[in-house]
Order: sequence, then structure tokens, then C-alpha cells
Amino acid sequence: MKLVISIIQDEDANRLVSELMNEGYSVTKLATTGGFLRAGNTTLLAGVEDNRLDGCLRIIEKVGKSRRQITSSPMTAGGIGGMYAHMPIEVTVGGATVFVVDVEQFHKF
Ligand code: 2BA
Repeated sequence: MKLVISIIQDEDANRLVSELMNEGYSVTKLATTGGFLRAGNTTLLAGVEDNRLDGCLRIIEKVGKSRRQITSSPMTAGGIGGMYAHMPIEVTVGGATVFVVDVEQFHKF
């Protein structure tokens, strides 16, 4: 058995949990904080049988993959004091950091 620890962005968490659960994986979701940005992220723990590891990683890659997204960001427009304009900008969202660890023992008491 492996323990799959995946650190993902909060916005991907619910979809990833749903997709893993739908495929029969057990998941625990933790609210975590990244050490560098000091911003919230989500860590998922999944205990996975060895023969189901690839399927689990495929789902995490699909849902958590980083991608470019167009969003609108408020920008102050010069000249007319205090006016705001929404400018489209491209940002990178998503991404998953995944650790796969051998499980020595697994108990449910
Ligand atoms: P990522 O490398 O995609 O990491 C996203 C989050 O995954 C991290 O959040 C951290 O919570 C976790 N993580 C990544 N690698 C890890 C590891 N080896 N062990 C344990 N947890 C790990 P943050 O620490 O807030 O980092 C957010 C993003 O800032 C990182 O995205 C990376 O792009 C950048 N970053 C992190 N440390 C950096 C540094 N020392 N210098 C420059 N950029 C850094």
C-alpha cells in the first residue's frame, strides 16, 4: 500500500475529492498553509493499494495540473482619480505537489 500526499490549490480540492471518491479511493482532506507564500492550500491523504496507484496519480494530474487562465484584475486607471478598470490578465492556476510513500502498516481500529 502507498500513502499519496498531494498538495493542491484550494479551488481544485472539491473536484479532486469528488473524482477520487467516485473512482473508489478513500481520501482525507486537510486545510494547510504553504510555507513560502503563507497562503492556504489543501493537502489530500489517500491510502491506495499498489495496483491502483497509477489511476490515482492520473486523476490528481488531470484535476490539479497547472494551467493558464484569463482572469480580470482591478487596475487603477490614471487621470480620473479613484476610477477602476478591469483588465484581462493571464495567470497560472492549479498545480499539484505529490509525495508517494510506502505504508508499513495500515490498521483500522
Ligand atoms: P509549488 O512548488 O507548486 O508548491 C506549492 C505548495 O506545495 C507549497 O506552497 C508547499 O505548501 C507545498 N510544497 C511544495 N514543495 C514541497 C516540499 N518539497 N515539501 C513540502 N511541501 C511542499 P508554498 O510553500 O506557499 O509555495 C508556493 C509556490 O511558491 C511554490 O509552488 C513555488 O512556485 C514558489 N516557491 C516556493 N518556495 C520557494 C522559494 N524558496 N523560492 C522561490 N519560490 C518558491
